[in-house]
Amino acid sequence: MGILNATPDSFSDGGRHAGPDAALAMAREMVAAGAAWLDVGGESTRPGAEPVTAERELERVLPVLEALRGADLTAAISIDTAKASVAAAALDAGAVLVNDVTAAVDPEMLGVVASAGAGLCLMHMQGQPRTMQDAPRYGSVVDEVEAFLADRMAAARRAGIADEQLVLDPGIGFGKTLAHNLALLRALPRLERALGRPLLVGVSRKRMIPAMLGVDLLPEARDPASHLLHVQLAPHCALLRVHDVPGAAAALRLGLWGAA
Ligand code: HH2
Repeated sequence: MGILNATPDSFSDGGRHAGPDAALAMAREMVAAGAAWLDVGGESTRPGAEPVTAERELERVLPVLEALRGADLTAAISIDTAKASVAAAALDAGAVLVNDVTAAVDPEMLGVVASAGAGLCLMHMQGQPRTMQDAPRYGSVVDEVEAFLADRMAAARRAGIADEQLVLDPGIGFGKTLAHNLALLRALPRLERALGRPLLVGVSRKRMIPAMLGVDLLPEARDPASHLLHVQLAPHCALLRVHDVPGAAAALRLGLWGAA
């Protein structure tokens, strides 16, 4: 899954493909490299990010979605939003999956997804982006994330969303220390077994990489390390959410245990 951020303040690629033409060029490159999904987002969720209004988010994502629809790409489109109104407009504009980092806190979200017959990615987050990295705390992070995702799956089911439409994500970096992130990544096989749905994982360019290495690295300089993680994670999840799709695809082709 290639990340197409239509945001001026994304932590890793802020504004680089914000306009529809630039986003479309990036989308073509990602699809040519093998992306099966393109995840379009108009609100940054990086630690410390400020929320934006639905109007602003729509102004950012709708032109990109229109450009993608016009280009007739082979990848499916997901919309990275926590707002039901943005999700509804994006589903109308060609998206087929809602990637909601709040796991449908917006009371209208599950209804919007159910009535569109769309897919839904439910992600775990502790707290809110603005403060989530201040002091993440868990008894057992894996038990708590598993219970949370099971609970949100049940809510989706009650709203009329078929299990087959659900993808689950432990939410790497969303209210988690490095130790929490590593525990969750090592528990992917357990989560998939326990929850019975495909997993989506995002480690691309995240802060856990410089934290693991004990060095400062700017986001784009984190790609080689991201790809080493991608190769190790590919056997244990259905979808990897990545910035550098050509690099990730090359790494997976070279990985002995990857999706070669
Ligand atoms: N991570 C980010 C955003 N959305 N969605 C899912 N399902 N899983 C993730 O791990 C995830 C996500 C943050 O990464 P990025 O899009 O690069 O940053 P920003 O939110 O600043 O646009």
